Formats: sequence, structure tokens, C-alpha cells
Amino acid sequence: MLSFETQTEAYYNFEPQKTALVLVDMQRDFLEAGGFGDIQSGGNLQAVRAVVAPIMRLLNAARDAGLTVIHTREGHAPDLSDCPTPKLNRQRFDLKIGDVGRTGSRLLIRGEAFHDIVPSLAPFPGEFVIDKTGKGAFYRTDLHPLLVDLSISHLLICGVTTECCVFTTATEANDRGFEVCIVSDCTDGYQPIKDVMLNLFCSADGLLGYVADSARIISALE
Ligand code: TIU
Repeated sequence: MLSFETQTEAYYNFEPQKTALVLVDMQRDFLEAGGFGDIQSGGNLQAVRAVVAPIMRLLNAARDAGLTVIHTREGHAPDLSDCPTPKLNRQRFDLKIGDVGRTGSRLLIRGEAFHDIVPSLAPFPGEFVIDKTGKGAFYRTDLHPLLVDLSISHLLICGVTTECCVFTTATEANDRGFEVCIVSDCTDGYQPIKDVMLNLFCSADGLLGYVADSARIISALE
């Protein structure tokens, strides 16, 4: 059993063979200029791009330690038939889901170049990729049965954005009985509310789960 101290001073105890590192939506559409996130955030990509390097370090340590690695991607069918109506309706900008962006990729559409995970975090053979249409990675996906099949009980969650898909996925996982730790320096978003979201997540001695810095997790894995 490995262990590291978390933000609330509680210890997160985990067995590597029962633990998955989950990288949420580290896609070109959310991180690169001209993508969906760039348009939605008004060009505020600095914070989300800054998490790529710390995620690479944690991903290397997780791979070396033999953790299961799961990547998620948000996107829709080319005909948008799987896009929830509220998601289509609540768009503030001229360029919308399914439109061709200035990169030539259609925004947030499966199969487009910008739907891919950024090259530096590209999945290795044997790692899992979960395609999702919602914010949370459990909604209408095979993630839960996959985790059960793999006997995974603990999830270390990274990715973008903290306020949206990371928080939703982490809370969905908590409700499903997983011990969740969000990795604080490996997640960020388009809005300046990361600390609020993370403090809420681990408030009251673990209302929804744990929060910890990647340095502590890497130390535990070494
Ligand atoms: N991955 C993810 O967070 N999708 C979003 O749409 N995020 C926003 O913050 N909009």
C-alpha cells in the first residue's frame, strides 16, 4: 500500500494495481489556438496549457509504476445527433459546436484533428480512451464497467477544465464509490475559480474526495 499526504492533511492510501490515472479532455480542442476552448474562453488558454508539463511528469511516473492510464475526450458525432439540446442552445459565440473553426477542424467533433489528445500526452498502446458527449466521463460511456473489470478502486484525476469536466467526472466517480484525488497542479480551467472548486471538493474532511499536488504522488510512486 502506498500513501501520500493531501491538501487537508488526510492521507490517501492506494494500491498501484487498483489505481488509475485519469486524464480528462487533454485535447487540442481545449488547449490549442483556434479550438473550441479558445473560442469559448475568449483566448484564455494560458492556465490550461500550463498543466501539460506537470501532467507529463505524473504520467511518466504513473506509467513506470504500472498504474492504469485512462484518457477521456469530449466530442460529438458529425451530425450532432448525440449533442444534448441544452449544450447546443447555451453557446455564446458565433462559432458553435460543429462549425468549422479557423484551424479547419470542426469544433468538438469526433474524427477531426482537434479532437485528438495533444501529441505530448498521446495515449500509449494498452492505455484506455473514453469518448464522451457529456461533461462527466461516466455519462453514457463504458468507464464504470471498465473500472470494475480492471478492479480499480482509486482514481487520480487530472485535466481540463477544473470547473467543468474534471469536477463533474470527479463527483460522478465519488458517487460511484471510487476514492478520488484531484491533482491540483495538473488541472486548470478558463475561469479563475480553480481553488474554489478544489477547496469545495475536499472541504469538510473530504466532502467529495481528496486534493493533492503531483509532487507528493510522484514521491509515493518512486
Ligand atoms: N473538458 C471540458 O471541461 N469541457 C468544457 O466544455 N469545458 C469548459 O470549461 N467549457
